[in-house]
Amino acid sequence: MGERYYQEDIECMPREKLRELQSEKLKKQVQHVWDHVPYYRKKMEEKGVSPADIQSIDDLHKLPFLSKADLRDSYPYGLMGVDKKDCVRIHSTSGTTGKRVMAFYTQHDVDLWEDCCARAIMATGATAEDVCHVAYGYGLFTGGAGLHGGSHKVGCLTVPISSGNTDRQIMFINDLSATLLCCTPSYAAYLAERMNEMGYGPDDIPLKYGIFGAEAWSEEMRQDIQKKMGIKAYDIYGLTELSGPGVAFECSAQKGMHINEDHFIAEIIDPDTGEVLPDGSEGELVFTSLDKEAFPVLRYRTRDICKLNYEKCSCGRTHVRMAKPMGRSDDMLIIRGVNVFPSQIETVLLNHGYGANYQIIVDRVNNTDTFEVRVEMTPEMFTDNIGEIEARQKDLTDGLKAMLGIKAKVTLVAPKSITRSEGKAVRVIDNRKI
Ligand code: DLL
Repeated sequence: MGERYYQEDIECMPREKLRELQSEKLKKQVQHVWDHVPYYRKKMEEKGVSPADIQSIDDLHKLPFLSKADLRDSYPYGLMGVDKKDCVRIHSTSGTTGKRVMAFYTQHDVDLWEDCCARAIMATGATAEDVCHVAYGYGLFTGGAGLHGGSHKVGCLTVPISSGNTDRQIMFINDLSATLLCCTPSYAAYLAERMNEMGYGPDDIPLKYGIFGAEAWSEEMRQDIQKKMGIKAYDIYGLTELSGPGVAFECSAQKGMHINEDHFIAEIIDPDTGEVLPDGSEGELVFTSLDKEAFPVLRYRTRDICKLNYEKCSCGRTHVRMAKPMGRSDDMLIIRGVNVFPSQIETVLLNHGYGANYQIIVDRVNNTDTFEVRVEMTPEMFTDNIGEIEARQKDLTDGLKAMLGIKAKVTLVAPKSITRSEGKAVRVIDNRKI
């Protein structure tokens, strides 16, 4: 099968033409924001920049950053770029701390967002023949609505099941012969586990492909899900502030996610100094939206840490690829002074034959950080032989030390003792009161 595209002329556009398109759109977007978003205009004035200074994407660095704190300051309507009566939709982040981020959409914004999701769906090879099971949450979260809209654009038969009620999900997948599954990777892992328990092997499951995102997941977890369900699993990235899922998506190469650069310009900056870093460097991802009307964001700091890859891709798409984000800079734990990303821990666990059911518990006792990793034994490893458990724990402690440079207390727990997630998994419990 050849590569499938939803909008081939744009997805495979020569880079020079793409830059011209981005420059044209950027000029218009900056003018739109200057005219309609007083909050950001003030930031531009403070920096001494006006729309006349932005003639191409080479001038992007002159614009001020927009941060999560700015979104909080202008909550809820302060960054709106159109009249409220022209908006048709609102979505919000799943954030549990502070004020939630709210994003607004005109019908045009919804349309372009759904196009981005349709690109992600067709990149898996799916077509109008497919049955698309959308088990991302519906409602304020963008996952359900985004993939749902994209699935309609492709013409799939869409099953808007949302998350939860796992056994019913499995019944629908089987009864309707669903071929494309959309949900978070942690929920996909749970569905796979439950299907295997119910006696369905990879050949009995009708699914062919999955689109999993909204949280960090490791390559090892991808392999595990692919094997258990007999599918090809694709990563998808996005955030509410930019629309939702579909800002970037994986193609058949499964080596990084193509950013929809006709709608979003990506930069990588040093999170401490704000300096733009050279191609290929790791740093904080910053996005500028080029087409959004209701909630236009210029140089928005995502706090996601990753790298961009400008090399040619075998799929024919020309848009830059982003690596899997390591996690958010605010997910990063600093334990005894060492930076630790949960995704690094997950890699060690999966490489040692464990599943992705784990918890990281951090506390501070006598002014020293304690660091515990609790992980489930698989049913095959399960034993009450203390010597065997201790040997396994030591083995994992050594593996984690080699990856992170610090010692963790590893506790092996019984299969199924850690609560499964139906949306984004919560794996870190940080009890430190600092
Ligand atoms: O999670 C949008 C989404 C829905 C993406 C469904 C993909 C699929 P928020 O709730 O605003 O939006 O959270 C955005 O989630 O800044 C990243 O930190 C993280 N994230 C999203 N996709 C990925 C991914 C949705 N593929 C935040 N890998 C982002 C790693 C991801 N992290």
